[in-house]
Amino acid sequence: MATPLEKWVEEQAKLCQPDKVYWCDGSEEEARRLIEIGMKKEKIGDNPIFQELNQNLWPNAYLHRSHPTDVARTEHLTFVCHPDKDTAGPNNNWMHPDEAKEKMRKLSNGCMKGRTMYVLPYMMGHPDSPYSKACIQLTDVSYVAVSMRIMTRMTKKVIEKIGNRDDFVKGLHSVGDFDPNKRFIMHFPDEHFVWSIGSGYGGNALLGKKCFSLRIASYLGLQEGWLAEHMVILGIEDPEGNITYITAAMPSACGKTNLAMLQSTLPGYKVWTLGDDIAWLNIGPDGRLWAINPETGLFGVAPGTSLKTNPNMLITLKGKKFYPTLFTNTALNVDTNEPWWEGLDTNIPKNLLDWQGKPWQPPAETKAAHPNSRFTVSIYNSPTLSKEFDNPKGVPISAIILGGRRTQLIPLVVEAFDWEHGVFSGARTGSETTAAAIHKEGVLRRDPMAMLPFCGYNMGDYFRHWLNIGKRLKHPPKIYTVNWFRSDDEGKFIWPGFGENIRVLKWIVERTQNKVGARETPLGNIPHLKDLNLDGLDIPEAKLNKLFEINPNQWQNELADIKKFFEQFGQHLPEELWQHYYNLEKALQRG
Ligand code: OXD
Ligand code: MN
Repeated sequence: MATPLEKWVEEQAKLCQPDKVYWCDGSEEEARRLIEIGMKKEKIGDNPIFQELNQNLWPNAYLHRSHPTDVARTEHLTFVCHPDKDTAGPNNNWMHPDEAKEKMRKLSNGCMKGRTMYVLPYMMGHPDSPYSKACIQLTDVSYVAVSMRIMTRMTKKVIEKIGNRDDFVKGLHSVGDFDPNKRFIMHFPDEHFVWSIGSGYGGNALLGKKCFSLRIASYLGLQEGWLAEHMVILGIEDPEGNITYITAAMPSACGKTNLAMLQSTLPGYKVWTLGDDIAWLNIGPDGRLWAINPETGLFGVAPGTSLKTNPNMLITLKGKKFYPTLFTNTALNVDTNEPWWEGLDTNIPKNLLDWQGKPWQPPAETKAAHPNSRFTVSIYNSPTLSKEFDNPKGVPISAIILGGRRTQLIPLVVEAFDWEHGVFSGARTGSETTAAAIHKEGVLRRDPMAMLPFCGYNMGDYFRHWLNIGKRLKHPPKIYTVNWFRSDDEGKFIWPGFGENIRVLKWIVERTQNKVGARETPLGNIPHLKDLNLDGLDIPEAKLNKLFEINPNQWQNELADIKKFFEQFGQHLPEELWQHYYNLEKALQRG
């Protein structure tokens, strides 16, 4: 008797009509075979799927060039298909599930002809974790199969775990013919099902990542009483050897990976990495909030990554422990066969091919590496991997950081008065857009908890869910907002960022331990400058003050914009958040 899983795979194969169906076991040997196939047999346009890089300098590394139109998440083609629009909320594109399936069936009919359908059995989370989920993705491209081996725990044991159940997490993915007009990423939260066609890009195609672990999982979290968040998880070790665990939400391409692997500039402090993108947060039996990272890989933005900005990342990328490491849409140094991107070093190699494989020389109108070029590498390669990474229970969280990218207005760090006020502070967060999704860069948009593109249901209900979680926590983490990006009058960042961010983390840790005081402002508590270790930093006092300035006049537009954002959610927006909004308005008037 066929299992529900086998039946499901068979049905999808009937629709997509691949030449063959291959069940992956997630082994290294298999990954080597798939890469071989990707180098020799599969192509995108004229490019092979994989190209081997210099194995002496970059062990196990391969270059992948995507279809030129397929370089980032496509939020406008991403739909959350609840039976009614109100459940999806104004923060999502919505289509009725029947209509969406009809559309996808038409597009998928025969879409894998001439190709192999890879069946990927994988876990999100440690198999022994009470919080993990067993999943299956189907895909028709080796790049996705190999990327999923890096990003998830892929093993045949998942098939046994699923057994005769039919409620496993399902993903059906095909690159189709890469036609942007036939590209859709459809989510069916009630069925734990994601259906994606037309794109091979990470966030659109590695369905365990944004699609399941955030959009679908956030909705599961609403039903089951937990949170799926766009957050890094890290441990901060102080000179006495105590480790404090925190999570931090930042929009895409705002430095989460750098934060997760931060190399401290303060003696005696060390950061341990648990995750760089996604945290699943559960209330533990002790009434604290516990975090696991459902992923096992890092899918980070390459440009700007260097020995100076993130030395641990370069060690990770050159690590040998886990096969393979992928570079997508970086440039290529032809003489040395190495990947290259803007910001890697100051010397521009003489003989460069750009991300599309065309000769490139400065000055040029476009960058050599695509601004959203990426690496995909195992977290097990990281020299800063926390010893708790594989702990099925996760780690207990003492502080939550909610960040955004704001060149104006928002102070370096502010502590919320309590959980509810923290939820308000996160809900009103705005951020300037980056290259991680296809849209105009540098435009301000509200991006609450960095979840705007990833919350799989009405964000008004999401805020309510956060408030409810807070009520159930006996020991809620403290909540902070941070902004590394505030700029001076010449448009230069005031705060040095990167490894120096440890100074802000240190203050946060000391606040969670009640070791330092704070100054109350209309936005929340900010550090007394004497408590912020600024040794060795050369920031003039006027600029330091600017980092923490709260200018009531400038806040008028901000307040109006927040109000407009909140109003969209109508009755779904918790009354408590309006109360905090009016309190803030009044407090700013008082100055
Ligand atoms: C990511 C993103 O890829 O947020 O992590 O876009
Ligand atoms: Mn992300």
